[in-house]
Amino acid sequence: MRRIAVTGAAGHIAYSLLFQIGQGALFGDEPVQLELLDLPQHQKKLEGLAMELEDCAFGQLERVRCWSDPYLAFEGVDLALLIGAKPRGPGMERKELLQDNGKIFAMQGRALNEVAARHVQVVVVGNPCNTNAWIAQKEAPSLSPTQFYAMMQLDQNRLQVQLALQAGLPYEAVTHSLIWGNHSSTQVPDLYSSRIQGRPAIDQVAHPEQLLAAVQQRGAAIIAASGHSSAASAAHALVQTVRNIYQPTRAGHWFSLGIWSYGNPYGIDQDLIFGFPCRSRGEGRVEIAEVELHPALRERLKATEQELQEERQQVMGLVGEVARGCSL
Ligand code: NAX
Repeated sequence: MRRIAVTGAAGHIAYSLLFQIGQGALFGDEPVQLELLDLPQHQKKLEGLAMELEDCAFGQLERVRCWSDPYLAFEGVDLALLIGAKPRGPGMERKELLQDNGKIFAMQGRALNEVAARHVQVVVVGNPCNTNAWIAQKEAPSLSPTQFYAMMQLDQNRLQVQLALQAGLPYEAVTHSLIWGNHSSTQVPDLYSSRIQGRPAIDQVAHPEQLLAAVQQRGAAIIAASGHSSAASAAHALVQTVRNIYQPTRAGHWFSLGIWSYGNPYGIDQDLIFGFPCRSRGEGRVEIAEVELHPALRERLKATEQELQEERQQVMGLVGEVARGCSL
């Protein structure tokens, strides 16, 4: 039985995600138990949600529990999906968002450190997800830093779709799509590694700059059109992320994931949660994959690395002495 914690469980992404988990989207026929965490003022909403989940009578869903305390919600969990975060309000600076959300992830990191199963895998979705994952990781010194990830899959899917649209081909014609760096506007979609019908995408797109802008601004375009941020597509990307982490990756393939940069072969700062091409040997044994990095991407990679370094600097005060004294 897999015990799965989902934070921000009363929010939009979770509403789409939880019913997929109930249907076995993450672990197939294996039974799961859901630990739903949200703020105290949303407990009634969580109770209603738990009742809806129960009423589906999903064969694999053994139990649903609702919590407002991360130390209770994370007890013994095998997988933690950290979706809950404060949204960026009108006029709010990114720096303020980093501080406010940083406090949430520092606390959740400490809770995971104390009570989660020692093999827990932690996927952060709540923004700014790379730096939030870094904070949680730093507050969990008894877990391995490699157990913390940030979701980049939605960006990867968006790149795949835009490439297919420009080429006028089905989505499956695009493979190996890849996003480097931060889940932000500095992210680096890689048109050299991405392939359309097996050949490099860069040789087949007429307007690469336009395409990159479409990928980077897709989230904003969805908000402008629908009035709310992507939820169902984010939930779908999270399902794919978890499967990518737990299932062995097919030979010759990779997936985009924010992962601890230590030991990376690309010359990126050694202590960031950075989007890399990754491969899994199954059950959370994820490694950074080696792909040929085109020199034309170097400058963009530097810019996204620098943004993550600045974010790290801004939240340094939120993490404990261990991280501050770290010489990496
Ligand atoms: P919602 O505002 O619908 O839900 C967020 C939920 O988190 C709320 O129920 C809120 O009460 C809860 N919450 C806030 N603080 C909490 C805490 N300390 N503990 C537990 N729960 C807490 O947002 P939703 O649309 O679900 O998006 C959630 C997060 O995902 C946002 O930060 C959003 O920016 C981020 N996204 C990240 C993506 C990615 O690719 N990494 C894509 C989608 C999305 O934009």
